Amino acid sequence: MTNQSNIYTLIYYPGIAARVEVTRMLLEAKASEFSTFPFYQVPIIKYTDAATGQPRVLAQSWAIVRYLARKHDLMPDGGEEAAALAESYSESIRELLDSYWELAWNPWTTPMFNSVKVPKLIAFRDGDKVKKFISAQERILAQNGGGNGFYFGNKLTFVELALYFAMEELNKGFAQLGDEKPPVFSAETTPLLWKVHQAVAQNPNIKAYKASDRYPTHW
Ligand SMILES: N[C@@H](CCC(=O)N[C@@H](CS)C(=O)NCC(=O)O)C(=O)O
Repeated sequence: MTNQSNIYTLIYYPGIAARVEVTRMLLEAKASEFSTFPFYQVPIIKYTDAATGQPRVLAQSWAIVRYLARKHDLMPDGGEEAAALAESYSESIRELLDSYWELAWNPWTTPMFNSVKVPKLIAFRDGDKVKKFISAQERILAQNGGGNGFYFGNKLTFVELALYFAMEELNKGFAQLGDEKPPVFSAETTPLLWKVHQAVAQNPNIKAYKASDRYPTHW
């Protein structure tokens, strides 16, 4: 299959979603090299700067997402103003994910499950941070035609991909906490966020990606 993944070399842990999954989804959604680690961390992306022909290494997962979104028409229409809103919405998603990962993964080499982490994750799941996130994002989505599965008109942007991933990541993580609580993100509990989830899930390229062996097996 020809896709943008053939143009970029994305370096992360094979089969693991975490900090790179939004980038992977972005590359897959727009079906259509070069080693240093600037911050001694992964992910990084390597590519050739089209203007200078120079090899480049870009680090920091969300900087990578925004770079690719600008290059591959996954930013909202509406210039700088809309871009600022998109970055604000996605920062809220990043913050939620970072708060979750801090509890689930730190130190990042240890698995999610141990007796110390579970109560902290349950408190996080049922706490104010998640509630405020849902309330704010539902309000923002309602401002776009009452909620149609997109943040900006009818255009797929990196923000929908980021939200979809965050919903999947937290739902899958919380489902393993052992107290049989219903998912935090669902059609009933977060109707407008769920419309975004459905819109992304129905994207033909994302569908094909999820059915492929490129889709991560470890969450
Ligand atoms: N803010 C960075 C965080 C990257 C990060 O923490 N990567 C981890 C793996 S998920 C890593 O490389 N840790 C090794 C280290 O920090 O020494 C990003 O979003 O890319």
